[in-house]
Amino acid sequence: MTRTALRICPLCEATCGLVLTIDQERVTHARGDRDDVFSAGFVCPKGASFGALDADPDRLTRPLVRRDGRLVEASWAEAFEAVAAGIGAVTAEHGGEAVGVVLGNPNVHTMAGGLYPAQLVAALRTRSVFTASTLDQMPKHVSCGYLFGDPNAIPVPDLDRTDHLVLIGANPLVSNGSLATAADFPGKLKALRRRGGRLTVVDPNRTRTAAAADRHVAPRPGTDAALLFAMVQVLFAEGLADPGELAPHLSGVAEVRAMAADFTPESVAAYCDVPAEDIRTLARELAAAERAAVYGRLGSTAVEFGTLASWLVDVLNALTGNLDRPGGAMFPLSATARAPRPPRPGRGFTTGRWHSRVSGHPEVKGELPAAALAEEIDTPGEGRLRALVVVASNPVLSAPDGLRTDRALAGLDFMVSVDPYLNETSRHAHVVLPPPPPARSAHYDFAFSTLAVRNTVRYSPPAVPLAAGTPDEPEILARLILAVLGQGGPDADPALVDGQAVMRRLGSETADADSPVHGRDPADVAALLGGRTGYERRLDLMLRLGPYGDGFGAELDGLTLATLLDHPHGIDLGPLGSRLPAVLRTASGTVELAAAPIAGDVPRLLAAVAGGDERRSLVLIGRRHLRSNNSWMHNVPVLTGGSNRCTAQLHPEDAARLGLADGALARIKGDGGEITAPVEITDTLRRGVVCLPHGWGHDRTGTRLTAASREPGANVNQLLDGSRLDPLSGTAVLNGFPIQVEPAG
Ligand SMILES: Nc1nc2c(c(=O)[nH]1)N[C@H]1C(S)=C(S)[C@@H](COP(=O)(O)OP(=O)(O)OC[C@H]3O[C@@H](n4cnc5c(=O)[nH]c(N)nc54)[C@H](O)[C@@H]3O)O[C@H]1N2
Ligand SMILES: Nc1nc2c(c(=O)[nH]1)N[C@H]1C(S)=C(S)[C@@H](COP(=O)(O)OP(=O)(O)OC[C@H]3O[C@@H](n4cnc5c(=O)[nH]c(N)nc54)[C@H](O)[C@@H]3O)O[C@H]1N2
Ligand code: SF4
Ligand SMILES: [Mo]
Repeated sequence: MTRTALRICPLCEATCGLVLTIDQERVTHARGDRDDVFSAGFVCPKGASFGALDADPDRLTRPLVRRDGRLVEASWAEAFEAVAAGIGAVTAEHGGEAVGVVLGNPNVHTMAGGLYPAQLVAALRTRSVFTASTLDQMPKHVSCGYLFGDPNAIPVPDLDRTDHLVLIGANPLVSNGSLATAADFPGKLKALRRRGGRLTVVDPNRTRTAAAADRHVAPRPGTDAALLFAMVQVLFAEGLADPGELAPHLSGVAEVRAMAADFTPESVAAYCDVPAEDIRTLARELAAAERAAVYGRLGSTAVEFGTLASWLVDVLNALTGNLDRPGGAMFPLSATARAPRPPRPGRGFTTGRWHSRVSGHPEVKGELPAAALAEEIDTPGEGRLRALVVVASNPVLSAPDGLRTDRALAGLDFMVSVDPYLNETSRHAHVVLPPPPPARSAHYDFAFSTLAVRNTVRYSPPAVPLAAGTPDEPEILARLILAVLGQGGPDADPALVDGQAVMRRLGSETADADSPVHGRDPADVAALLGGRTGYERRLDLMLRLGPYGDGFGAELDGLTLATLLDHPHGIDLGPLGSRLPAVLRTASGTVELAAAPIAGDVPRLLAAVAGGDERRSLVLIGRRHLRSNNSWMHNVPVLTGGSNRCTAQLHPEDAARLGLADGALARIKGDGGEITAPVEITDTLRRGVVCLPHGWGHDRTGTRLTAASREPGANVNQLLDGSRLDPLSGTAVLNGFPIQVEPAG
């Protein structure tokens, strides 16, 4: 008998509501949920392939434990025992500092990833935490940290109400949006133009998004910070800088003006390879628009000047008065955020509370650069990493210098991977703990609700029950934490981990005069929590103490998990509202436009504009494919093939100059090594740019990726050696790095 169940799609940041058809506990069909309050029926090919992905026969269903050098299936009890013994041996001899934690992208797409990693890191007391953020959006956290005092206060474009949208290094028609959670981005861009609005795209590639724009500017990769600075210069020079009602909340305007003076359109035109007049036009159009939003994504973050570019995006929003106003760039208010408190001065944002051992990279948001993972393992000496806990990450393919990472992982004393696949990274683990597939997992978007272009709240309980005796990912991570704490015996109760988190939060809330539960007994409040599992109780707690919550009786009609369960298609909480100054955590209580660390990086940009021999070399940029996702979706045959292949795209003139025909094999060399890939000639690229997707290179032994290993592709990150970083954020330069190309063989 078939039935249907609702499930929020975890496969990208758009968070579409899906209707799954389930036949004998298998997902046989997936379509968009028309009644979903956020996505209203939108679905893309990945979401539609949810069933195939969920039922991939290569997914691990039982843990693997290394015995005599080989990974063999084991019971869950044996696997957790092996983790306790393996981590215990390393920490006993070298301390928790010798254990690193690696957290990958799917952690922001699972409930477990939102709840347990902080406790895991605390249990290990390690400062060696590496995440996908330093391959991605860390520059945005850093710029927002300095601007707003809170690195997680990230303004998003108010897509439904803007008249003028400027996208910098973003391709939402393919990525479906990022740091701007919006289901049906394509429809929202169409609607913008239908209501007379304009779309401008800044991208060296004429992507699908760029092709749909009113204006497309194609700068040389990596030069956006200079281009945006020049726009700021034009705003000041032409008297167009007008923050309006925002003005009382801003500080540092004069300093920004002084810094921008060095970046006239004429002075950056050659560096960016964009005519000065085009830069003026961009600035004038932005200033003239009634309601405008500038938004930058991966092409503005994982680049040489990522933090400066990310900062300038919001400087432009602020100087044109578009920050925090409808139709501009606004701060979402998620249902699990702390309820707003009366504004009080914060401590501001700092980095560098500790530094990495080998290269001395500053800590940023408690993390070290993912690009420094391998050297922290393979460089001998005091403090070397000897064990790793990897949760949902595949750094062998996703981070710079995969071969070095590959070798480094092989040399670890102990490694545990929480991963459904035996892939390029997890094949090095001593224990692999596979979480159940998404249909059997509950879902709540902790991360993306803080980035959504409309405030809503939705929850999906598991669509299919767990197989008996199989833990879900929250339980796996809770038991991992207990194992690390040396409490991982067979009777270990994972509820302890949730209970501890609940009591900690309630301890601080009941002591906080502005909390709705101020003065109450934490245990009494905890006894009121609903939910069938530990993670549901934690969700209930967060919702009830959140901005829309019932405050445990303070707001009669306020939100609880129970209300959410009564609304399976979600609850609409309305369009984004203005949130200044409540969001600010800066010491001054203002938006600090010219923080010293940001200003300190400007001379580096000036030097690049002035010099720059590298400008003449070919540079590489990335691309994404609608039917793919980073490194882990190449094993589902319905999604690969056709245009979803690992080809090196070149402009026809570059191809002719290099003697490369369409389909020929090219050898591509970078600082970190070389790869070969078939050439695909296309005039969508600007000259001087080669474009390769990431996440390929599935040709290693010891994996279980039947489909992916048949069409392995090449690992673009092998071209990097890990030394090119945006210094303020530690983010790897994945776009706009120099390479050489020649015919192979
Ligand atoms: N050259 C280049 N490199 C890039 C990029 C680029 O644009 N160019 N993009 C970068 C970006 S933005 C990112 S975010 C990173 C991503 O890099 P990673 O964070 O390493 O993410 P993935 O490559 O997607 O690997 C995810 C891993 O999680 C596993 N997984 C899937 N679902 C689950 C689950 O539900 N639970 C658990 N525990 N595991 C799961 C997968 O099997 C896989 O091993 O790559 C970065 N690397
Ligand atoms: N289908 C699909 N969707 C995905 C993913 C996926 O792998 N596949 N990955 C998810 C993840 S982890 C993320 S972080 C998001 C990323 O979301 P997006 O950032 O929207 O996606 P990208 O395709 O990486 O777009 C980056 C764009 O920047 C351009 N670019 C490169 N260098 C420069 C530069 O120097 N300047 C400018 N202005 N542009 C530049 C590239 O040509 C590219 O079009 O997508 C998410 N969604
Ligand atoms: S757009 Fe993203 S969230 Fe929506 S169906 Fe596709 S993969 Fe899933
Ligand atoms: Mo990402």
